[in-house]
Amino acid sequence: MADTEVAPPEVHHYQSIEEVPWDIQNYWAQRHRIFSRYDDGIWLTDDAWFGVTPEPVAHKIANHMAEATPEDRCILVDCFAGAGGNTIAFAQTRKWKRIYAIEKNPAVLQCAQHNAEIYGVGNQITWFQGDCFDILQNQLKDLAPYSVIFASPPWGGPGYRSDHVFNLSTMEPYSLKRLYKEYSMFTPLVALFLPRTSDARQMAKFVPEGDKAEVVHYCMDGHSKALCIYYGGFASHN
Ligand code: MGP
Repeated sequence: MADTEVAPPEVHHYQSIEEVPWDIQNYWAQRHRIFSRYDDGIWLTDDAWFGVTPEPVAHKIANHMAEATPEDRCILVDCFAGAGGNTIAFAQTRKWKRIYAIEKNPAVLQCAQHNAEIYGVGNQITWFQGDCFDILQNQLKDLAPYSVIFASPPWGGPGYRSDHVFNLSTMEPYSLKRLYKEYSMFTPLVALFLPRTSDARQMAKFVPEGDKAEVVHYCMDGHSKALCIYYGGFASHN
């Protein structure tokens, strides 16, 4: 299990603040809210800290995905697994027949796999290293009729915080248009985790005429951490 594995050089389990680079000390201070089992040996790369979804938020999203997905959809594809925060929460709901988790960066993928073992949910997840658009097209296509997509893409770094309204057209490296276009060719049920200040008009552009999409803000400490937009046939919150 976990403790016999060898971590790649860019992967760390920081145990004291002296070891932690200054720009992630703020995240490290919140490590137990990010991963409640951090002390069991959670792995992260330094870059993965910026994008990891705190566990309470990951649980809220996972519970909603489990409740709001139509009965005939039993596969969840997590397109940007990162260090595994969302993937683990999805698996913990036990709702999905299979979870397919994709991550481009091999070291970050190793973190996700390792972290899923710590939470005892690794057996529910099939991992892919590579580009999510390519993997959806070429390896998961047959599963499309049974699938929903969750994607927590890169937002172009923590600089998103300085924007009053976050421009989803210039989001790097993938714009909302690119994400939505690629994903909606695979399944209409697409949940996207985006900055709290995301431009509502840009999100609305992809909602079919007369239809609706639910936008949910996920809050901690009295403010929104981020939002999730649920496109397609997800049921609304009660
Ligand atoms: P943050 O604003 O960098 O953290 O990210 P902080 O300092 O907790 O902000 P505060 O103002 O709430 O104190 C807030 C949350 O957004 C993080 O916990 C992540 O879940 C998420 N997040 C941040 N970034 C930069 C990304 C990103 O690039 N991609 C994704 N998918 N999520 C991100």
